[in-house]
Amino acid sequence: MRVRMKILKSSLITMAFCLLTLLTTSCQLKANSTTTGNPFVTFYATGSSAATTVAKQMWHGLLSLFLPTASALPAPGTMMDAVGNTVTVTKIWFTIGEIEFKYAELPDGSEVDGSDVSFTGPYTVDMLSSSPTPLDAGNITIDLMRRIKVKLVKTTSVPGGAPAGLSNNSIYMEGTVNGHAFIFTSQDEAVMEIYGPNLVTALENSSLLLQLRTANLIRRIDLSAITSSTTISESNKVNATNPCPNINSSASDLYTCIRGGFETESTLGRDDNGDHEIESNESSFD
Ligand SMILES: [Ca+2]
Repeated sequence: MRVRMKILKSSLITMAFCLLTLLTTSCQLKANSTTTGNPFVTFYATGSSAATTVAKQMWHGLLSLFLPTASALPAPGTMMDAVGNTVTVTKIWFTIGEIEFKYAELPDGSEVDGSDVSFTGPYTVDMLSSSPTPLDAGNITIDLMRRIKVKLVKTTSVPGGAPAGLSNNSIYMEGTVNGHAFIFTSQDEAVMEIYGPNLVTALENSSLLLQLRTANLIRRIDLSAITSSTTISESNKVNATNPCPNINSSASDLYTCIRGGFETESTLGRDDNGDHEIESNESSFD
């Protein structure tokens, strides 16, 4: 019995040592990658019907019957909000001033200097485009990312094709709730922070995709307060009772929910097959 205990003890020590060695090796590899990596990447941003639920698979399956594989998947025609209201979203536009890729930060940790690189805009982005064009391309000095920071800026001039309502705003969204038209605008110039439990690895000549999951955004908000044509903005936030506990449990208006949801329902991934969608086998924050 004592011999067995000794063997067990010795095995445990060996296992612990191996684990420590593995962890150290893996940490060293990660640290090295941040200094040796210098991959050329192309950056896209788009909306998606994808959700991390069965609904995603259903939509994916249904849409793939009609769409070629190289098409983006924008918002589905009809969605449901948190309480079953019927919602359509026809336009989502962002104006982005700068994009920073971060490595040396934990998902919910604080800012660490010296680990960021950036693309500088402004970029006007149609998040529901069926053929998203690259926002930018170039070499970035890190290849492992924990977090992406997206700085919003107010549009100074609205490019052709963009809705006039984007003027002097950083976000413009348009749709209906139970047939009632709504517009959401924001002049926010804050930094959206997008992260998740996993690292994203940028490879040479890879495509990075910032993806807004429109269907998730909508189904996490109770939009019942929209009962007639409504414009939601900083000056008309539209009060509601606990409308989005899964996005912001202290929110008491639709503006805060939608603005917060653009952040919580976005992710970054590597779009290896170029279909402007992040599949489960592609590296992403999720
Ligand atoms: Ca893909």
